Formats: sequence, structure tokens, C-alpha cells
Amino acid sequence: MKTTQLCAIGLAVALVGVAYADKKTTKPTAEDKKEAKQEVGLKGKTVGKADIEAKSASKLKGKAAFTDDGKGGIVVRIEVSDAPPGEHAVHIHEKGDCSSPDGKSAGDHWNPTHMEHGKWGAPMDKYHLGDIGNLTVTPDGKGVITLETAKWTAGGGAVNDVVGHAIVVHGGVDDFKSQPAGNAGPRIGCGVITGEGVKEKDNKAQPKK
Ligand SMILES: [Cu+2]
Repeated sequence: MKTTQLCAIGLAVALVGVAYADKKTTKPTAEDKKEAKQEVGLKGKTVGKADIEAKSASKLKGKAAFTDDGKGGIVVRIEVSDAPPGEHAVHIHEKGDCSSPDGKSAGDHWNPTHMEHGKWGAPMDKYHLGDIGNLTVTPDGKGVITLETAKWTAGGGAVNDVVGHAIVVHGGVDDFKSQPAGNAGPRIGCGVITGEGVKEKDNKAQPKK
């Protein structure tokens, strides 16, 4: 009897401990955030961002930050949580419209260079400027993907301006081959890219031709 009681108390203490530890890890401190930013070289000023919302009945949440890399390029860091573990295609899609429940309102891939779909960095530039790649989500439902490139601009209205388009996270993996979009399955997350530090009248999330 006594042993049973002791066990029960021990279990209760352990459970409280686990709950506490969980709570601690889900709330990153300012220090953690600073470290994460330095880790991927996001020291420059923020030039764009997107809040990624759940689509196709997923529970996904996420955000994207575009920052100046100080070398004439842009770094994007996209992070998701409450996502299904595994690999998920991430693209920039043409229209800055995430209004439909299936995310299809964001249209096709953003492809200002009129190339075929492919893997970022493929020879002869045979990929879309929105072909970011596959993001790996760990069993805790979290994942991060980063990309640094001089092929994008943000906020100036150039043909390669990411602002006004949408980040889309897919349920499946991008095979980097199938046309026009890598056979990546349903759209489980979508977020319109808005400019930071650009004039408000230029900052509307409108589809570009
Ligand atoms: Cu896509």
C-alpha cells in the first residue's frame, strides 16, 4: 500500500515536471530568439514578412521573415509549428491571396523568369523563383527552412519583388520534377508576403502581373 502511494506521488511529481519543461520550451526567451536570428545570418533589416495560416483543415501555424543579407541579397527564414511531421514543399505562389480554405486562391507558382519547375539552384536556372524547397518537420510538429539569394528583391515593385505574393506550405513533398508544381499535394498553409519599411501605399498585398 505504502509503495503504491509513493509511486503515485512520484508519478505526479514527474508529470508536473514534464508539463513545466514543455511550457518552458514553447516560450523562447529574447536570448533564444537572438541566437536563432544569428544562426541563420538574419542580422540585416527586415524587408518583408508573412504570417502563415492553416489551410485544407490543417492545424499549421507559421511565419516567414525576409531580411537584407547586407551583400545585395535577401535571406528568408520560414518556420512552422503544429505541422504534420515529414517533408513539405514550400513555394512562393503568384497571388497574394490566401482567402480560400484550400489555399488555391494563391494561384500557381510565382515564376517571373518563365522557367520550368525544379530544384532551387538547378543548372541553367531551370526552376521557379518561388521554388524554395522541402521543409522538414520533426515529430514535435516544428520545422524551419532558410534560403539566401540575390535573385529576389523586396518592396521596390521589380519583377523579382517577393512582396505581394504568397508563401504556400504543401501537405506533400516536392519531387522537383513534375510540372508545373512538383506534385506536392494539398496546400496546408498560406501567408501573404507584405513589405516592411516600404511606403504603405506600396505595401498592399496585390497580385502582380
Ligand atoms: Cu506550391
